[in-house]
Amino acid sequence: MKIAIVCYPTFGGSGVVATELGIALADRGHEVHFVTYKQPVRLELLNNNIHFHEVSVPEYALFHYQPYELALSSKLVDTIRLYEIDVLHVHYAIPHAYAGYMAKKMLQEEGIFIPMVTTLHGTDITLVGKHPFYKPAVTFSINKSDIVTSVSQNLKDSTLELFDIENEIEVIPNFIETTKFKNSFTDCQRSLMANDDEKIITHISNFRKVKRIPDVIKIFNKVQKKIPAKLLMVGEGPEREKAELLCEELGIENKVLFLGNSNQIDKILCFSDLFLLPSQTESFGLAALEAMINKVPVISSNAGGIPEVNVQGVTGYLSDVGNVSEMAENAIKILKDDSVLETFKTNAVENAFRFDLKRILPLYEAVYEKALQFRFKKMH
Ligand code: GMT
Repeated sequence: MKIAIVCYPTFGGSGVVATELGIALADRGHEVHFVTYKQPVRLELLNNNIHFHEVSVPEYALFHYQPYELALSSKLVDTIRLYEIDVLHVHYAIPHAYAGYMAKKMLQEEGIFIPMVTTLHGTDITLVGKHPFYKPAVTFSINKSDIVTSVSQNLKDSTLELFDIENEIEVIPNFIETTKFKNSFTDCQRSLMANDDEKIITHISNFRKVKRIPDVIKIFNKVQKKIPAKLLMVGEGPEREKAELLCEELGIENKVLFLGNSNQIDKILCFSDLFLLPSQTESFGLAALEAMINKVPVISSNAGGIPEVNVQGVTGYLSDVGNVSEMAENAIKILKDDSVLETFKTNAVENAFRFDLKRILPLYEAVYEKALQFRFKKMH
């Protein structure tokens, strides 16, 4: 099958899912075409089955806002026509589903019918999409998609609650390629980051407000008073500077390492003992799943779809958003006893297998097959 994938190419869950999905589909023999403004960060190698088409938006001084949707829909029309794409899969409703629908309509004028699958990832619904400025366009693009998927049951429920949706929404959770992690536990260079007696606690995100970065620091501050520990802060974003200041205020700047964006997430997780994800909202929490497959238990909030991933008392603990005291107590409970930590680590990795790529990929392939039937029906 020839599949065009539209996604955000930067660090961020939706882009990671879209890229890993494209790579897996290409490995299965499908021809995958990424259409976006930059080569996706996790897409290192292009080959016969993986193509990248850059959307460029020429700067024009007259425009206060450069029209990305226009450039994207034009690029989609050209790509779909030239490569005879069978299915268009857009990740993140804003503005991808909207631009995708425009491309679809333009192609229809030429007698080409391209089925569109839209995958909802979270903030396109729970934060940005529900804003009155965007809501009509988001509702329209979801309803005009041929097939809609969401990455958790919770996100599906929120979408149905917040928008007037006429379409079915199919839940296809985030996934992880478990085979990649088989050997990753052997070469952990833990001593680079902490002394032998110190536990390593990690947070990875794009440091947006929704991640509640100050909570991460406050939880760690409470933990390090009881257990020798280091905190690794991985990622870049608007809350980073404030977080560094908070560490100075609390006098823990020598125990917190800000590592910036990294392509070596698995290496970092490999020597981590605990992962913190106290988010305000989180449709799934791919970062938690990545931690779990690397044998790292998770202390998280119970927001959104996180309880579908992190299992209370098994792979970690969940608390109400903002309850940093309870999160710190639970972290200490796991870290203070090595045998308890080992049990949580084993549980974490075992549970991560629920989201093995091998189980999830066929669900997407089935969706594409269904989408192709729409095309057939519309054309005849
Ligand atoms: O969480 C982020 O800041 C990135 C965001 C995105 O849109 O790329 O991630 C969302 O999609 C991921 C992949 O489906 C989910 O695992 C994340 O939970 C979700 N983030 C939020 O809902 C805040």
